[in-house]
Amino acid sequence: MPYKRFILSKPNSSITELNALGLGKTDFIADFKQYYIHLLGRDEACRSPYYAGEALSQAIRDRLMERWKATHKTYKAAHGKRAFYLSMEFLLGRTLSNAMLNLGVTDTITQGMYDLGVEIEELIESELDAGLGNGGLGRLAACFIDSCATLQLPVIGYGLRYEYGMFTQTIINGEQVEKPDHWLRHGNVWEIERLEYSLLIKFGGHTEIQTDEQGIQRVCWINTHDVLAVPYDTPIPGYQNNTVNTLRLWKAVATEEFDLEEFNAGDYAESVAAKITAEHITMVLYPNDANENGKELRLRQQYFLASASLQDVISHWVKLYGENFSEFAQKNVFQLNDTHPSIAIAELMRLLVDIHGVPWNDAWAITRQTMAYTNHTLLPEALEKWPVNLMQRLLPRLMEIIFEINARFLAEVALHWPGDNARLRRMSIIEEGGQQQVRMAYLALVGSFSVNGVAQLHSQLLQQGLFHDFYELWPNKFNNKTNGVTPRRWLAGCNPELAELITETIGDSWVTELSDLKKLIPYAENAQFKIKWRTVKHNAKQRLIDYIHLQHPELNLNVDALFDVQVKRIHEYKRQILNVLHVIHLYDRIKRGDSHMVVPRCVLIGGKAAPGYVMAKKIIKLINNVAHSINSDPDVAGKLSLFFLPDYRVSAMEKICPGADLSEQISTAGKEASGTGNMKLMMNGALTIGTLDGANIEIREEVGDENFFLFGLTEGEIEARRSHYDPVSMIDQDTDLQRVINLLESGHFNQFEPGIFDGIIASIKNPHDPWMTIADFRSYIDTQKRVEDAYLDKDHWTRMSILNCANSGKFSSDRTINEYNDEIWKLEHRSVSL
Ligand code: 26W
Repeated sequence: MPYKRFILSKPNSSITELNALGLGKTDFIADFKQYYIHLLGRDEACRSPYYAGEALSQAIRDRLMERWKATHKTYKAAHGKRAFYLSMEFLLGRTLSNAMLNLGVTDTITQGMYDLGVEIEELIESELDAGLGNGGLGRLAACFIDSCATLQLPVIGYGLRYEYGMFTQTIINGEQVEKPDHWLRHGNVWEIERLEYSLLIKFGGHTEIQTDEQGIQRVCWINTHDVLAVPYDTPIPGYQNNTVNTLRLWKAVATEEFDLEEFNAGDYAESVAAKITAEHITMVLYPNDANENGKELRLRQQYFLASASLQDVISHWVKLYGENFSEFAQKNVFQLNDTHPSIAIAELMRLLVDIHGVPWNDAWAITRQTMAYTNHTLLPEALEKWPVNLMQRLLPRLMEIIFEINARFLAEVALHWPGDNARLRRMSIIEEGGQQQVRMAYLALVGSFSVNGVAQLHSQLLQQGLFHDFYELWPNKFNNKTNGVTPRRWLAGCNPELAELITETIGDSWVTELSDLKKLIPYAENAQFKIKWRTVKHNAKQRLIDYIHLQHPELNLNVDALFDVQVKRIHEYKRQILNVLHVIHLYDRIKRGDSHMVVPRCVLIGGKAAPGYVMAKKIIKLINNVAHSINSDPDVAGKLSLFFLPDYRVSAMEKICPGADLSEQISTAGKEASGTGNMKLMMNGALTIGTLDGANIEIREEVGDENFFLFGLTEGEIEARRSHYDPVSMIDQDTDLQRVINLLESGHFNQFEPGIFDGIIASIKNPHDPWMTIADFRSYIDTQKRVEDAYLDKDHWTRMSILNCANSGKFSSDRTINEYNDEIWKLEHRSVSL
């Protein structure tokens, strides 16, 4: 013991004593200078915005720290129920400007920095994105934890601290080139390492039955290769409410014991290799957003997250309540973000039964009352399955537990449907066949008390299709939670000019009560207001042009053009190809001298392709080649342009959505679970052209059909059409489409690269094309024509734009989280005072 009593109540550092809670300008500036000069060792000569950004972030972090501790104390004193959001991805993006917004100090700090001769914008821009996610699912987790803090709910996010996040995308010769994203290279001021809460995670080894001192037999998992899980905590501030919740991300570190064992066995190289293997676990985010590829390392990541998080929660429990778990389910609930962390169901059983001696039936009751599962996709190729033999090797005890869960579950099924062996085979957690596989979605269904989809149509399709057998068995488990996005980042933060106009018109309650945006509805008829609205959009478009010019200085962009935006992961089901077919069609019309084409249009497409998804990469190449032809053709100059925005990410969307006029949500009906980009764009006053898919359906319901551009087959029509889908004859019968396909097939866009688009062309002409792009071409083109006509009437368009924003209230993640809480988590809101 180095000291007997450690007294921190009277700090004597000027920073902690005088300023730690001060949100005034002088306090901030004093701390900023302190960090800049003394911690970072810089002076006026240093012109890099990076260090100023670091110093400012430190000063802000101090303020969060006090509130963080207060929140912690509040939750602890309440002894209430808590929720844990388990997710392999948290796509946070940047933190600084969001922290300022939520602390309510944006103006103060902007002014303070300005006084020092520093542009706050430069500091904000110098921060790297935390890209710890692929897309929708990861960004949803980030929006959710923002809402939990704003709603003052005791929710902890658990995830992985990947050393390398989502790759950065560059475009070389029109093709995607991936570069590793070493986002931690300059450190991360927002995280706090908590070595003292490290935990051991087991892999490999085998199981054995041992008898303990009381003569009770227990399964022991022994001879394992252990890895340390070290937590890193990030503060998640609520909106101006003193609440700061925790996001706890685990890093894998080799254990010393493990090294020594190998070392003493005489094999130094082996021991170093083992260390590297251990630390590989959290090295990199898998960049697949729809295809599970069954990699062993991915399973290691999943178990590492599940085990570390559960051990963390249970050790906290044991500290408070000892080995009595009778009230565990009343006080804890876990939300599984897709099946990725669903091994947690078997792990909770292991911890309760093997480690804490809870009888199987009691443990199973606890598990089934604490686990809730969210599904994010209907695509069969995205459903995770792990080979039984891989699980037996890597996680032998967990595989035993899953077999046991399955045996008991199948007995339940047999009781419900006596003699229905086909059903037993269909519903088994273990898929039989060539090699046995664990169906992770079924494990999640069996082990949870709640199963939800992420938009009405999606939840309905889960019940009718993918999970129908389970729905018949347990109809009450199933529910819907339509996604939402946080209005702090996606309106107040990214579009301050629009936010200000809204606030000066209807007050600022919308920031935490987004349905208050409805108060804007009468202003859609107000000429003065419409002029202001148009000016704000115009300015945002100008800023978007400036942003695009950073990448493409050569481009000549017209701010009055219709800004037509499709940003999302590149996937066939999202049908970026359909968008390109439309662009080619417009190009063809202009080249033919079609005088009806009067609306200049600027089409922006952005998104990353999974590195192994060959077709998605071809689609990027196609977009770039078509863009090149069009943008260098003087005949179309000023009328039509097309750009691929490289390296689409959270901070890019913050610049894109304020400047968008038209939001492209054109997936094959029934395939996009929800979509969330659609919500961000709507909130910022873009109009949607979309299919009846995912949350588009609810967007249209909210805004009204007259303010939404609907096209395409419905989910039912798509399925009905499949058996006799004949794209080739549809091409023959549509001269516009014929011309588009001819241009493509003639090699017009790949004159020096013969044949490179053959695969794409063949895929859309294939009668078995699952995405049925050609089936929706005519309806899409006609609807785009309606868009043009509508855009010509500026006043009418502005009205629709206002109404889209005004009716976007439903799509706040605050509404979504309130629903999760009311129907699944049942937590009490707790206000924090300092
Ligand atoms: C195993 C590989 C893998 C990785 C990620 C399979 C599937 C995924 C995710 C489910 C992909 C994803 O992000 N899905 C999206 O989730 C969003 C949030 O609910 C929805 O809005 C999107 O429609 C859905 O595609």
